[in-house]
Amino acid sequence: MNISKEQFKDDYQKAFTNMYASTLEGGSSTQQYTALGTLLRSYVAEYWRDERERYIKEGQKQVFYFSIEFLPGKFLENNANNMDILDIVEEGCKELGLDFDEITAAEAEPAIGNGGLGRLASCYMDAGASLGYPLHGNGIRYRHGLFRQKIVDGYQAELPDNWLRHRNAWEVRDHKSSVLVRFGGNVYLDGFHPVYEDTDDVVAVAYDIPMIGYHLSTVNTMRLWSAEVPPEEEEEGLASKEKYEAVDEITEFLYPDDSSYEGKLLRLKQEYFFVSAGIQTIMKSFKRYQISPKDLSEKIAIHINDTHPALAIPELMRILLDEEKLTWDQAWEITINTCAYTNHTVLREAMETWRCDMVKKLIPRIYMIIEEIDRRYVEQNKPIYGDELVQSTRPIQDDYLHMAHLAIIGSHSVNGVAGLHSKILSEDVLRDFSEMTPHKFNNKTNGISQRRYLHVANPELRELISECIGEDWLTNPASMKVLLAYQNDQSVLSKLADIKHQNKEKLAQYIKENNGIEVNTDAIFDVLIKRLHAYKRQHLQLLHIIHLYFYLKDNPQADFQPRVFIFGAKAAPSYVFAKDVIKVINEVAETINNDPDCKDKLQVVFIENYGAALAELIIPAAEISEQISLAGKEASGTGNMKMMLNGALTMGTLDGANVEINSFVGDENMFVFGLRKEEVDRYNERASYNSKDLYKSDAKIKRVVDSLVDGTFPRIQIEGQTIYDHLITHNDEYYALKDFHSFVEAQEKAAKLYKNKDEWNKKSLINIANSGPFSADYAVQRYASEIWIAQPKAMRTDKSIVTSH
Ligand code: CR6
Repeated sequence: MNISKEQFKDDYQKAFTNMYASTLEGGSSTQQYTALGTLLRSYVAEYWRDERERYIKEGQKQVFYFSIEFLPGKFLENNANNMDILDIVEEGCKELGLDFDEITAAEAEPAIGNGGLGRLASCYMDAGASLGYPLHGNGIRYRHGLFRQKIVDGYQAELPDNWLRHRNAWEVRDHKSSVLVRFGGNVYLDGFHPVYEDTDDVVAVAYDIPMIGYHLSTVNTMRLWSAEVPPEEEEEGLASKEKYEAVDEITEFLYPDDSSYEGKLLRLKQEYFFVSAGIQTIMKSFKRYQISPKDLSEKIAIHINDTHPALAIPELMRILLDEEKLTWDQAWEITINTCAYTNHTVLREAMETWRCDMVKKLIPRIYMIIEEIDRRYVEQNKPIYGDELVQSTRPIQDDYLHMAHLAIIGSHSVNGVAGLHSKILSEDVLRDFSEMTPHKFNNKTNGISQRRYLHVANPELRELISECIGEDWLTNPASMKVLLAYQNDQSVLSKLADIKHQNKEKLAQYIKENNGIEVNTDAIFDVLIKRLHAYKRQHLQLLHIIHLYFYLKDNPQADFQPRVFIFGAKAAPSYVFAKDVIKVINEVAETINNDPDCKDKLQVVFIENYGAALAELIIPAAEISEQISLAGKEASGTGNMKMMLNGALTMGTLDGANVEINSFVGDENMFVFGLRKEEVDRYNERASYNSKDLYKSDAKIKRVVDSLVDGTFPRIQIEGQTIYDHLITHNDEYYALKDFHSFVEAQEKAAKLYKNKDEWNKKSLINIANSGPFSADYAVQRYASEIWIAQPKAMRTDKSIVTSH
């Protein structure tokens, strides 16, 4: 958008005074941020409104992305960048005597997601808007996001995340779009007409956040729902205190679980709540198209992001049957053609199931519909596929509702999130389904926002790339490949190294302020940031660090490549193993960081409260990107793509999207180690892996593992034992010991390579140059053209918008 710096400064001062009746300079940074965010939102407000109207007027197909989590990261800088006014805002603030960094730091991060799944949804929101697709989010406005992690005596403590304390500058409360969601009560059919008795009603109130596309291509909406007591009940004094509490609870907390499922009634309530609100609203707005509901799937696509929103299927059926009065067959065909489902995990414990009696009690009409879906599914498919296949795939089994089954049966498309993952789904985890309906199965490898993770998070690198290859890559990431022409250009490589060094310095400063540790910025920055989970194997890195510690203790004079190990990870509060790993990492760090033999050679840092905002500081400073899950377990990973984009070399197993990274950069530009998926399968099938035997017969492994329980590291009696038991007593479920030597060797190779700076920088550049295909823009294009069958709008050529300012 076009706006002069002077105009901006003037607007900002006025906006501040309007809001706080005081002067900008005297405000707190939180106030300065809130006024600035509100001002930028006001700049796009008319355009946002016009785009919403235009979609309807032009009858453009809309895509609704249903996700129980989003992880948008901070909005301010990214939005200013997408509006092409980041420079103006930064300089304007400076001229007004304000500290822009402090202002951006004051923005509360909306941590309304757990990890990769939510962050992916937000990358897709950004890409959709940037490409001009009508792609909108539908989710929950949790008043408390994922807990804030505090490390106390090495342990993780969880504190509430009150991100809305100072209000959210980007959201608009749209109470006129409120809808009623019905829970409980009795429902019976009067002919074909359902009669509801004694239901417990909740109002879903919409809070809309603009999703601002790059160069303002379009502005879409992320709609988050908040639960409130119906105003009528309130006005007539019918709502009890318990009712208020029960309603409040629905959108109070995000479930702090990653990849595992917690069977709580409240969670089921959350799922139906945001799904019902979303579907009802879509159907209402669809009426404005004034076409027959039979054409719904030509105008609307509903994406079910993991199984949590799978109730969208029976909810859509409910409206088509009960309100639109269609026949079952008509409604079912429309539903299938409208809905598509993405699976994000192969972990069995993360496959969502619900006890049928619970579903029946909470949402009786929906349960009736699910029973009918199940009944017809069996009736129609048994003669074709036989009893066995039908029994194993039906949605209701042994009094449990299988959400993935419902999602697959009610969708026209089922996709995994990386090549290997999609293969595992169709050949193993969901094989029966893919045998029956192979046409539904496809792969959509995840993608990331290059705008957020490079343009904004690493502006110096953005400049360098543009200096070399021009600016086309900013909107056409595949052309980053042109950068390969510079792989032997010493001046470019040394600039690349300087930028990395500056980013390491920035991170080092943060570590100094927050951890009180001065890290050696000439050392390799080795980064492992992701949720803490046994399958992701943070404990394997821990074993590696202990191994290096022993090496240094045995050989204090050795020529040792210095390294700083950086961890960032939250553990689900009830996940004992994960929490114990955090404690042990912190205690091992304490010993190593205070040992003079390790000084400036080996350092271990656990960064507290890792999340979307810290990622943007850590990723540009990473040199080794640790992606060390057991092959076959990580569906995709996206941190791997973000670090590669910033020039880190991947240390990885052939798992998830590492396989694709490997196919782009080749073995020589990353460090591949560990068992292949087929090898893991073979060990599992034959039950032929025995970690205790390995431990007993391998002195190196034994020494490292014993150190968890023999007092080498103080204060880990219980936690060290947990990891020891996992590895030895419980047979090392994720093959950490089996992969140990291969991992250590790959790490040695990395250390050796790092000594040759030119070679390292060249490989770093090759990684950057090959990261274009992982842009979320391409991922969204693939979803749009192959699943949603949605078109982007024709792009405007003038990049300006008219505002009233
Ligand atoms: N935990 C996968 O485990 C994937 C993301 C996004 C995950 C991860 O490999 O990159 O989804 N799965 O597709 C779930 O959340 C269920 C994740 O973030």
